[in-house]
Amino acid sequence: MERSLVLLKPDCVQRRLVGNIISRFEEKAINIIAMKLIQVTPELAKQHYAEHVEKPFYPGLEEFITGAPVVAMVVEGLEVIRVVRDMLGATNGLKAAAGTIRGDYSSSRQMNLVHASDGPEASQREINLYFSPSEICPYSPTLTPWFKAGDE
Ligand code: FUP
Repeated sequence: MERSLVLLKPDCVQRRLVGNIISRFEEKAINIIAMKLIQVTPELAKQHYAEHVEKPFYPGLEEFITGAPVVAMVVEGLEVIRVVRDMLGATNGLKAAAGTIRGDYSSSRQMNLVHASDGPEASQREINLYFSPSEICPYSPTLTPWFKAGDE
């Protein structure tokens, strides 16, 4: 089992796409084990995007990510880091394949609706940035036997 930090970004909240995007994860049988609406501060933005802080696009990225609330989630599942990244599609909505979340709903490189961790180290670091251990509620869905075989 893996975990990933997923953020429904300010454009997702402002465009009323939160329910729609959460439904896509639920329909894929991905387990949401933590979720909250929060306002990202400039300090948190700099921690989250530490690798981009010195890049020319960072000031605009910070203005965007702090411009309205985000929905932060921890999701859990088999290979969930890759599976969610595949569901999002390419970073730039103009290049993301049709059928992916960004391919279906985003026409922007910056306003690409959803963030998801890109590997196990990022996942651990980002989950710790957004959630305390007591906010994470792991559970086994009762439908699990209908989501996958016992040996998967
Ligand atoms: P991703 O891993 O898909 O979230 O993308 P990156 O880590 O490469 O970029 C982080 C965020 O910066 C992306 F959501 C989009 C944004 N970005 C810009 O706004 N401008 C750029 O030139 C590149 C990335």
